[in-house]
Amino acid sequence: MDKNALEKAALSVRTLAMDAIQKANSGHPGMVMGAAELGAMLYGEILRHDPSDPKWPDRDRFVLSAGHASMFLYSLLHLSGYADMTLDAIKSFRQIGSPAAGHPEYGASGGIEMTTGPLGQGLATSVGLAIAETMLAARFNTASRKIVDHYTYVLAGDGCLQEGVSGEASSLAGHLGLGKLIVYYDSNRITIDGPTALTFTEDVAKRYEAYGWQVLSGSMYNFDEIARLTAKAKAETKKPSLVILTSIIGKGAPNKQNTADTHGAPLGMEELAAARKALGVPKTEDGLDFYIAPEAAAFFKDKREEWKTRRENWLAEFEAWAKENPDRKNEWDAFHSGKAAEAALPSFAVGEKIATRAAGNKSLAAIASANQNLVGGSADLKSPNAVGIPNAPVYSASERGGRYFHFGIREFAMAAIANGISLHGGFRSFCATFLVFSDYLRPALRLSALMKQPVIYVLTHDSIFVGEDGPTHQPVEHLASLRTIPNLLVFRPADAEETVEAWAMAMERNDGPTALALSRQNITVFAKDDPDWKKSIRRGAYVVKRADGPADAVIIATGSEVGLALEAAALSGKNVQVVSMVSRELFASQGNAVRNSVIPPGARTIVCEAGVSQGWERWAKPEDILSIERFGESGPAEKVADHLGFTAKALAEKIRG
Ligand SMILES: Cc1ncc(C[n+]2csc(CCOP(=O)(O)OP(=O)(O)O)c2C)c(N)n1
Ligand SMILES: [Mg+2]
Repeated sequence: MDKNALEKAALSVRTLAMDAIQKANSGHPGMVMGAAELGAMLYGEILRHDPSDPKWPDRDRFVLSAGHASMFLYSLLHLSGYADMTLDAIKSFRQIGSPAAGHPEYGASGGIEMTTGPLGQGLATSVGLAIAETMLAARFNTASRKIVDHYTYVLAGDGCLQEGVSGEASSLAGHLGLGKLIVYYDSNRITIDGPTALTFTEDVAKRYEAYGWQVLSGSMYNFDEIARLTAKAKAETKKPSLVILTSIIGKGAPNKQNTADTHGAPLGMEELAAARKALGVPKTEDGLDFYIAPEAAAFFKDKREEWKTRRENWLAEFEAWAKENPDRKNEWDAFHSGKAAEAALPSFAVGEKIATRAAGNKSLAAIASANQNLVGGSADLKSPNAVGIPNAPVYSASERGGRYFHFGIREFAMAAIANGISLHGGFRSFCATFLVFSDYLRPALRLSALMKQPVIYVLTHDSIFVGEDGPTHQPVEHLASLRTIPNLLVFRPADAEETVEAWAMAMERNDGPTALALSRQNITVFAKDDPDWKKSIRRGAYVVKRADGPADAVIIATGSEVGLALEAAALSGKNVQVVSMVSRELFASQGNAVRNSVIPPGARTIVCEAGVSQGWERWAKPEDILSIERFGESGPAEKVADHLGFTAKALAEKIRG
């Protein structure tokens, strides 16, 4: 360990951060300066990575859970030699187009393993990264060759450990015995509002011990100690480790350090000059020269050869493994192809009565059988969500070959973990809960969409037709609210046949998440007038029942309401066209020709969906929307629908006008 070089590396992290934040006139120097020593250790000594191949599958993963400290990551990526993170990129920190965005953005530069900024989620998602490593190792390592063998490192701050999601995920990580997950806690005891004494006085160490973690403590400013604690963390193979490093926020800024002032604002030119003096930085005229100590630059330059050699050694091992295990190599390629294999999908007969959640289960079974890398589970609703996979072993501390997950009642962590599994590479992930509880996982779903991860969300019990469980369990605003998330596709299939296609479409996606809203209640499989409906449905909507000549009305319905619309059409005695709009956002993105082929221009349109009307105003006049603008009621489903005036009869009356 070259302590002098590491010190200079830490110094360079501080100077780059101070200057970039000052230049942008925006950013968070406190944690970057306070944890610079860990940064030097991580990138100089601890991480097994290779900037020349940031996607190397067996690299260690590092997640900056405290995303506001983005300059921590950027300065170290730059020093390490990640090609995207040039000095110019750092000089345009927080400017449009720079990979050095305000908070780390997945895909903006090699070495950014995920998007962070929403506190707590980085840590929670890292649990998914660590899980994926164990799953991949169990499937592909052989007795003689370990081609998957890496660690997941995290840097979290006070904020990450206050957020509930990190607790959910850490509880599960402890239960699952994820020995290769190592979380450094930058314990500076300061957040935006001031000292943590204001709000956060629990014993974090004891809490993590209770979760089943190994807890270690030391100083941020002792390289030997960080090395020793990291070795100890690695030596504990049965428990994740929390390494609590006591630190000083803003360390190096002589007048501001150890105060919340350094958390989220530039130091200011005066303090910056004082810091440079205190740190022994050579003076420059304007004080913003993005100083990098020559010793640090030389140190990382030398490292590059070492890193490259390590990766090449791995590659040789991988090639030998591939030669010895051609079948597994084929499977490895399939796992990493990013493409879903075609499945022998189930079929259903017109007239069959089956809940779309049950049809979803049959689809999942077929797809999972063809795609062995599809893994997932539910937040304690395996049977209600109908997401069991036949013959799938349950993933656990003793069964890393498992693929079904009991996430426990931890929706938010579940979705964050599903993101982590997806981000890791090698796997497709799904997760499940009631649609009404999608609110509990929404922040992770938002990150799936932002990070373009094709996670599949199975959200059952999709309307007031849940019945007896009442308004707490009857979603009314959830479809509308999910549809507002960019790059999320919401599918609400109308019968078993549509459900199969919805699952298939979700698997075809590779650049964003899909939500499948599925019914609890049975739905009758209906005949479809469009002979090409399996193709048309891929545009988001198709004609279920075609009007004879010009229609008196076109009903646009989703999910179980398509059946209701067919019934109402018959009751009304009018010439009605019924459209199933399985995904409004997908249909809205089609060109005019496609849209006009489904909804003839000028036709009177009526919308029917068992939820709030918000967003449907574009498709019909307010008086032509049959919706539910209030919370539901506890009672048998049909009675609730009657009570709310949400019936075929009511819709038929609307059609008659
Ligand atoms: C979910 C979420 N809530 C609030 C914020 C706003 N925020 C950013 S940093 C921060 C304080 C974090 O404190 P800490 O983790 O101790 O970081 P430090 O001040 O030590 O840099 C807050 C509240 C956020 N980024 N994410
Ligand atoms: Mg703090």
